[in-house]
Amino acid sequence: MGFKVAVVGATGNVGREMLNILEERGFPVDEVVALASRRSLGTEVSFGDKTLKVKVLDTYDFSDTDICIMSAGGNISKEWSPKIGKQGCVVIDNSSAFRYDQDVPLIVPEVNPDAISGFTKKNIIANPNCSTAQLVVALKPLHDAATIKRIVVATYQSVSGAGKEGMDELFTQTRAVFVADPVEAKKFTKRIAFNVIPHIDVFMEDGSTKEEWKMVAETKKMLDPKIKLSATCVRVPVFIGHSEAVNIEFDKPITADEARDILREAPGCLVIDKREDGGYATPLDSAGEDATYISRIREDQTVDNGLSMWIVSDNLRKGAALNAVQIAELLVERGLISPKKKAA
Ligand code: 11C
Repeated sequence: MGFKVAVVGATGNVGREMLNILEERGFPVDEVVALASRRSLGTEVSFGDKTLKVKVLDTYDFSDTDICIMSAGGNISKEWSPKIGKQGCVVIDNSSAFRYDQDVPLIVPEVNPDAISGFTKKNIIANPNCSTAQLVVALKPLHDAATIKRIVVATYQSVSGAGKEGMDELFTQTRAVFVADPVEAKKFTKRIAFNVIPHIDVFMEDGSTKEEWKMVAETKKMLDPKIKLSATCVRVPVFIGHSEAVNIEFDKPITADEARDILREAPGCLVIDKREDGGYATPLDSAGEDATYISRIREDQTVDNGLSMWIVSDNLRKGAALNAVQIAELLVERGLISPKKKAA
């Protein structure tokens, strides 16, 4: 007997990827339901070799659904996740709406799987922001070996982080530049084609952006509240795959060779680190893949116990859909959920 799983936001970039990953990984489903807003009624999405007709979230009854994976944005989550959770359906929420709620666990299964047991308070489990997910996958095994004191990170985030509209804008603007048409910026604040924009999400009072704030708050919640983190988040004209240049200060020495050996054994990590032309991972290499790639691992002689590295991952997969499905798998592995519909 399998589970009844609903995917909310099923027509979006991440929602479609969630359906692909549920199927690819053979998650034990009896039924998958694709949900979206009324606007998407009539749209069809694929689940393996099946075609699912999208149903409307507003009128859907969750009482016999076991797991709901939400990826329809913060406002929909704020309204719906608590209501769905109250109907006894476990919500895995990909928005930022509940990540900082102390009654909601924020989970990356390779990093803090034990925290998942706290989900019963609200029946909601939060999925982290894409830029934090890949960062903590790489940092956790290093933090276990030598405590991390401080991190300075600059991100290079792909346009798919801003949804399908972000991808369309990069495509349209690139084309417009080539054919000498006027270039219009709608989704992003400035032209993204052949440019980079040091601004993701809204500005905070201290001059940082919400994306940068999220990296701080989520790393503290999942990895260690004592870690200090300074982030600069930048949008780049790449379709899929977020990259991060990371500088880490540890409380004791750790060599680049030691870090490489630790990361080679670490779950979810793939070290590609040859000190030669092309001996490192790029976002293009990560697109469509599950791993968090780590390259350019080197000692930083300008600080005590410092290492620098380059971390790349598919933001739609480990940064969103894959992590959400891994959370669902963790619930099943730990016996924290069983199907509501029992075999006849
Ligand atoms: C971006 N990281 O690249 C964002 C997208 O809090 O889940 C995901 C936002 C979030 O624009």
